[in-house]
Amino acid sequence: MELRNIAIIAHVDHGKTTLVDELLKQSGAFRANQAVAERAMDSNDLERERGITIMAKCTSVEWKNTRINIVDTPGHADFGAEVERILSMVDGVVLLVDAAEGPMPQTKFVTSKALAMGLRPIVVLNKVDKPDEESDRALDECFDLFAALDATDDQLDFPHMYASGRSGWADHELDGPRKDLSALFDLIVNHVPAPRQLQRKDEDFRMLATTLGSDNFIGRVLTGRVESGTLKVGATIQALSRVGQKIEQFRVTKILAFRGLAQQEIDEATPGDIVTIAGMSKATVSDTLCALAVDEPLEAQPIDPPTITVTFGINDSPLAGREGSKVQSRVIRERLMKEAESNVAIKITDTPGGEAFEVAGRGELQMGVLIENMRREGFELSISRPQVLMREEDGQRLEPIEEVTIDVDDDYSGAVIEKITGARKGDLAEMRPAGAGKTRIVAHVPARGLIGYHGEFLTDTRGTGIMNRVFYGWASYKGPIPGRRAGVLISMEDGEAVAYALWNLEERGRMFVGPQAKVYQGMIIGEHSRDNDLEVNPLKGKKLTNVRASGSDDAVRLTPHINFSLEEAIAPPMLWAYIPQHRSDRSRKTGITAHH
Ligand SMILES: Nc1nc2c(ncn2[C@@H]2O[C@H](COP(=O)(O)OP(=O)(O)OP(=O)(O)O)[C@@H](O)[C@H]2O)c(=O)[nH]1
Ligand SMILES: [Mg+2]
Repeated sequence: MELRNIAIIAHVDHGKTTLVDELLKQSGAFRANQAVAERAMDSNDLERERGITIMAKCTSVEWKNTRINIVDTPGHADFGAEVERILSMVDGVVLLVDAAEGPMPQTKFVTSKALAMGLRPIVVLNKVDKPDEESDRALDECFDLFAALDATDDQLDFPHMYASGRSGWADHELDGPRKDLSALFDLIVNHVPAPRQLQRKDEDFRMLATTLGSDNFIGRVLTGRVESGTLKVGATIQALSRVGQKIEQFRVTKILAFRGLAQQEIDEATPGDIVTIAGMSKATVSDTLCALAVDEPLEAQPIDPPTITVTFGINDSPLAGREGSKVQSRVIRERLMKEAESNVAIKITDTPGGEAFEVAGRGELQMGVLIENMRREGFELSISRPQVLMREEDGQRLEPIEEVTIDVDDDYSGAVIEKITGARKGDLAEMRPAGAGKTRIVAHVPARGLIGYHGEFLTDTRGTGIMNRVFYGWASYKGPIPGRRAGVLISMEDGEAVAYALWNLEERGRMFVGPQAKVYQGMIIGEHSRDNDLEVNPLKGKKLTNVRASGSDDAVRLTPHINFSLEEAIAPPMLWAYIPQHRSDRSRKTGITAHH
């Protein structure tokens, strides 16, 4: 059987996982009567709930006697480094671009990586079913993007298709038959080269470990593409670090290949295929797994250093034990260590006293995911505000800068620019009309200045602004960034929030909870418009039937409360709404909003 390895890449939410669903379905990977969840590849709980992909996952389909390994990648910028690594195990990419939005910051990031690796992307203008689609413009912008990224002539000559991944079709023409994905399958098979590794069957076994995982039954596992040679279950092999250091020698206990949504045990791995290997105890991502005779590791990209740290401590408030049951520092430490074992982006450091742990990671979303997972497992934690990690170079202190791309209604652009270039010390890089009364602003802002900014941004733009961030580079430290000390609104009661009470509280600030939300005494339920903290009662009130959410015609309207996504939630003070807090616990709260 022929073999192809591809990755699906795109900006967040442009429809990667949904397209993979349809590819699986239409290739017959599911039994006729099999019930399959929507976005089947987003298999963990958080992914399902939040509708985002957090971990890259591999699947494989068969199309006319060709096996196509497909890697679904996460679109969020926090996981960009993982996407970059994944590109080293494929020979082609399908670049999805939302036909209404056009290329976005993460499109640029993943495209630049794919082009630099010499891949020739297939561009799919996706979601053309949207009424506001502008696929022609999106296509032009893709071409400009490729050119700006120094694409070769071959790469500039990219094939493109029009698709609605959700409706399960992709055509070469905008007014094509809109029937199925067969044209896309054919294009993948014809345009993407077969893995060159197929020629290296007779060499020694070598594979670059690309993703790390752990399985309850088989333990630590590494996934990658076999670079050369074959590997049989039971063989003894070794792991070499990027710089050629021998890390361990181990017996291969299992080899798994991807078949549809499942993984299947196989006896032998062959070159070019993407497989998962078990048996190692220390080897990790970027290490080379190879035959004992090999002494040169495969070229590997170093793992990106962490960019932020958060201190995880025990919950010492009088309400400890109320939300979760796992409160001791020993249990917390064990859990964090386990996380670090299967998540290369996370590093744990003990702190003096042993009651708290410093967790370093890639971004606010990634931290939010870990915190949320632990909370669900019954952990109670106190969490410090995130700190950006600095770097020393030639005696100079460097800090990470992010490129922020913002689309706002023209009316709000002034307020936004003032915030990011003022106290938050960003530099304006570009500002231009983006059509339909919107302005596009691109700025380079210290990561420090962005922590906690998203909530303010939403207020400043009345919830209509869109902000995207991606790592830009290192620059010398820009000096202190003054903090805005906003007070918080704290519930004085346990129970369910009442619409009328919330409506009464609106003049005090922005609410984080809506009617019927479960609240507890000490929980932060809103941001105070003044700088002090205020205890309020969200339960008190008449049971009015004519209080409705904004948008209905009733006389009394509730402003929609702010719904935090994970990354916003980690920004102070919102993060604190996750954990029980006692109202008298002033010292802790002061630490929440102070910027450093
Ligand atoms: N109109 C329209 N919506 C789509 C289409 N494909 C996906 N969507 C919607 O877009 C949203 C995001 O889809 P996903 O498949 O999760 O996007 P993704 O690129 O995997 O997102 P991340 O993995 O988080 O980066 C979902 O609400 C989908 O229902 C499409 O072809 N047309
Ligand atoms: Mg996805």
